[in-house]
Amino acid sequence: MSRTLASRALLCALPFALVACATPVQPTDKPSSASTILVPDETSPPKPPSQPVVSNAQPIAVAVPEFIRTTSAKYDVDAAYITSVMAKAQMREGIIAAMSRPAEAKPWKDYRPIFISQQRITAGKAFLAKHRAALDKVEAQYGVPAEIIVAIIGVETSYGGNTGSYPVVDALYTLAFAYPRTNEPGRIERENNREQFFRDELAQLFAMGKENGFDVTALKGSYAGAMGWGQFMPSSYRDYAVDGNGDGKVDLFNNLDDVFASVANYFVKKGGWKRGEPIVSRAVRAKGAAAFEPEGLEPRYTLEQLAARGYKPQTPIAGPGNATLLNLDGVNGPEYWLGYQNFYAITRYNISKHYAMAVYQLSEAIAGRENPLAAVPASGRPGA
Ligand SMILES: [Ca+2]
Repeated sequence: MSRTLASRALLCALPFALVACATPVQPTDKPSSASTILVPDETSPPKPPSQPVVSNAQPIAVAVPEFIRTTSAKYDVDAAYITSVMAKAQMREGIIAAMSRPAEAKPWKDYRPIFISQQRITAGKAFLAKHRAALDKVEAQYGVPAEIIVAIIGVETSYGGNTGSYPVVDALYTLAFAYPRTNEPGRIERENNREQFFRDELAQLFAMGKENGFDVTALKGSYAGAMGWGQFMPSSYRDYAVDGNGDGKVDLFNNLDDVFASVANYFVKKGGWKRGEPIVSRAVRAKGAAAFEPEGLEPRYTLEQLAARGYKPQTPIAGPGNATLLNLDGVNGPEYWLGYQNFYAITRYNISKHYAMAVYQLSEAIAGRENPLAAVPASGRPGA
């Protein structure tokens, strides 16, 4: 018996308990990002040994009919239509393989070059120049800088160059009913929650199709079901996507006015973006200051509290509000940054300090304010 099966047998000693194991313990513990993480995320649990994929604990012959019933009732979508779509949906090995790859805790110095490259900066500047008028209009309305919107689209899809080629129905169907499981005791809860998350997203895909007049079987996206230029999951599409060009449709696949407005609206509504306020600033650590790694990414400390711990802005900053301390493993050693409310807003798009820092630094380069490919000063060293 493999270790995985042994763990499972221990926790699910009775056959009927196998179903109970698929029940989420904390249904609220689910990703709330617009897109689903496409790259290794430093907030993921430590990397386990690679495990064989174990099929879903709840038999699919039970789970799918129940899904069809509840989705039809909840979103008033014809059950026969859902049944016909589900009958043609494909479980795809490539999706399971992509999701099963252990999330690596890549340090910042290795994560950063994935997104901060001359090619992505140059393409971002060209994209910004080409769509300047539309982006300025969105910036004026929502208060989210044009370069931040461009950086998000650059990181998510290389400016629309890679919006995903998986049928969204297949991606969500696979992850909703065959989410890869290690069934290790420390991971079962997360795996249950992730499977439930994708089941909810598949249900919301049917609702989104109905609300927007989309044939859901024709939609393409990432292996995790994120769609369009900004990689919105179905729930984010329903909650935050808006009609930017006023044609009565919300089209994040083809209409850039809709894409720009939707990304900005997500930042304001979901992330609490504050117009004109700072995102991050470089900090210095006083000689002898104790290490400080706050839990979570919320800005819950005053600058005075952080200064008392030995961390101050490198250059004085006026009235930025509360901050959190960010520790990054830079190419020249530890870096310390203060992350404000608008940094937190970026992490609502994808819950990762590395993701948010990459978006920020790419946006600065696109705006021409700094060249992040120049040598990085090691200013965060103790006493520096
Ligand atoms: Ca529109």
